[in-house]
Amino acid sequence: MLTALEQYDPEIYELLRQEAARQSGCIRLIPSENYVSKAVMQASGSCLTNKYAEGYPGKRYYEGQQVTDLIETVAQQRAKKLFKADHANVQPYSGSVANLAAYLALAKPSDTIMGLALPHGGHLTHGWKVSITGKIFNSVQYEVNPDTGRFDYDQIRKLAKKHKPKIIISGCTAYPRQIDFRIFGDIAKEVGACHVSDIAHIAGLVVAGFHPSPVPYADIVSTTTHKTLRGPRGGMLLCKAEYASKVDKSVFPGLQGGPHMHTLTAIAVAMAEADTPEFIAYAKQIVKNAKALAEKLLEYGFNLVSGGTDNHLILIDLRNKNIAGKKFAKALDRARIVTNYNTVPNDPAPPFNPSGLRIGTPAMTTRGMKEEQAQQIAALMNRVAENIDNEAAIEQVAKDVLLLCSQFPVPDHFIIQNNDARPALETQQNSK
Ligand code: DSN
Repeated sequence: MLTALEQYDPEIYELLRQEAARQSGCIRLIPSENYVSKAVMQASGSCLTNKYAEGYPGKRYYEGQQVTDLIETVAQQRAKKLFKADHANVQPYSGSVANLAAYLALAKPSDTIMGLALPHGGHLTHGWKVSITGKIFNSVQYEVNPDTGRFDYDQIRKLAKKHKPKIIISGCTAYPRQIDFRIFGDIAKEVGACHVSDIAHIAGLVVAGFHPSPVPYADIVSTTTHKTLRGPRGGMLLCKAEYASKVDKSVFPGLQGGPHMHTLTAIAVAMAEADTPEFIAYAKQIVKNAKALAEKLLEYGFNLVSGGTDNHLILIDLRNKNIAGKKFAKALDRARIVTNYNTVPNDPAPPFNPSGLRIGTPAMTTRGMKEEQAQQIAALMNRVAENIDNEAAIEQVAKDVLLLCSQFPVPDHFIIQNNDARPALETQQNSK
């Protein structure tokens, strides 16, 4: 039987089928990507896509909110329980908007904010110059220690004392080590700043107890809802009770219009999933896999920023291998291993062709892969590095990756695209 999409729009249907096949037939190591459950996907593609709900439960600007009010209240309650926070706003469209909303709840344009520089593992929205956060605020950026690849909290304190920012931002997108949120909170207090913590990458590890939580030490915590948390693409803010009203006003009407209720509903489902023993086991395995992958990469002579990992991600400095990050990422992609090229701290190369590669284990762990497969993946990556200009060798790696993928199909309760996931993989295997 043809699906509605297949019948109505065969062109897009076919492209989605191809994407499903791609996600099924490769090892996805981009640390911010994952596979969501069928339940999350179903909520995301539900009738809530049809509903406007500007405002908050009990105080909306449109009628017909009998169900949306209940759903948003459930989502808020689940977020508060999961993150042990006083207040949750589940409406931000993404992490970028969530961050801007957090800053505007606590500071005015032209105030000073202080975050980690993008090339050192921060995020665009932590005050990097090309982002609106680097334009409307007076942005001061801290860096990691060039020798250790880790935070030098004394240096961060010194910089904070010098610039007296209104907001200090903790949190990263390419920092493989644990973050001491307590110290960030202390520094903020010492200089009279607010502390905003962006845990977009590690939220799943935080709720499962494999990374300390910033909630006790930050005024506002911002996160995305996908990545390690394994929900739909969205954002969320958590805060102390005293900031609840400012945060809510900052999101709506400050920055956004109607919340995406279908996404918000899927976030609620993802948080129920994250509040289970299965999710805790999953998060534990993410870290074990990252450590196993890192150890094997070190054995193959790869230099890792900070020497390893404590979380879900690894940052490889490729300079000793004489391979540019982009060239390696593209060769790996041809070998069905999907990564992203990335700057390394104090990178002499430009951001569009940097010296590093960023990888992570959330998606491979969802497929059920464990330490043994993490080590195999390191070996496959090493084969690509050693044969960087040898297309036949890279093609052979691609075949081996496909075999590994067929041994670890995305589990039944996860989904790539309707019922196409496994047929897609089979189709690819047959065509090889
Ligand atoms: N783009 C995300 C990442 O990949 O880390 C951060 O927003």
